[in-house]
Amino acid sequence: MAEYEMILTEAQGRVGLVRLNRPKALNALNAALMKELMNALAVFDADEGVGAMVVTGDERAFAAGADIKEMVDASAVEMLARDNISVFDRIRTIKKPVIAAVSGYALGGGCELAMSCDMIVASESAKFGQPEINLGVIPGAGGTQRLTHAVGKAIAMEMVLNNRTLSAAEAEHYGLVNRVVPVERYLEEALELAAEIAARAPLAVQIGKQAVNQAFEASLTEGLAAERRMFYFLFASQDQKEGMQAFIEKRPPQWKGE
Ligand code: DAK
Repeated sequence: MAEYEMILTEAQGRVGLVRLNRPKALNALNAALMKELMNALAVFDADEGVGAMVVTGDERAFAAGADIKEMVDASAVEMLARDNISVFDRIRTIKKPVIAAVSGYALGGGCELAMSCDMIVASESAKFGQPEINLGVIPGAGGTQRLTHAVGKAIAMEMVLNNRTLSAAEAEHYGLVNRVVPVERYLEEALELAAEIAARAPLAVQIGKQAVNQAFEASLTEGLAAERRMFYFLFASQDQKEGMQAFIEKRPPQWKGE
């Protein structure tokens, strides 16, 4: 496995785990960390032995945002040239499901990173917020868009304009996270969820992820048409034949990802 300085990676069965590892800076996302994170996700994505991924921080912080010290003196042109947004955006190109296991602070870019993942498992101590307004800026990596889709306009406005922070329970109530569990269990819960998904028909999982993501990008008519094309496409796979045959024969299916 590649050598990293800002993250730790390991494979647990068919699940690839990435831990952000800058605890003294509350896992603030600097350029080097983001580069390593994206590299690790791309490596797991290309690995046939991996079916799903989990991204986590530590108990105190998932990530307290982009590294303020790295950008305090940057000009607009430098920010553009650094192009950190494309790093965030590339998470969308990962084909396999990515689950964020969030405990403690998920602020600014940290909240945006969690929202870029496909699902969020939160610990009871998780706190979600977009405090950029306190720094004289606004979210720049999806925090006005994905957040609004997830929690609705009213709550998103409070979070973006007035630094409202959501507790884990509120985040679950507003649909930002999939589930909330005690702090001792959040990572295990995310790993178990990832392992369950990783054991399912690989092609259908990847295409299902694509199809759900279409709902955020296309009109209903376009989204439904894309969903139907993807549905028909899966009838070209052996996994579809196997899945339906196994049902009829009352036995568990053997997925091949073909
Ligand atoms: N950046 C750098 N260092 C950070 C940090 C951050 N975001 N958050 C915390 N740290 C560091 C602190 O400076 C401190 O370091 P030392 O002073 O010990 O060297 C250490 O982590 C521990 O933090 P505190 O001492 O502050 O810990 P507390 O428990 O007292 O407070 C806190 C925890 C999370 C409430 C506080 O640290 C805090 O308010 N942190 C900042 C939260 C924040 O404002 N986050 C938003 C950052 S702006 C982009 C797209 C998106 C973005 C950027 C670019 N592109 C399109 C290019 C995203 C922007 C953001 O996320």
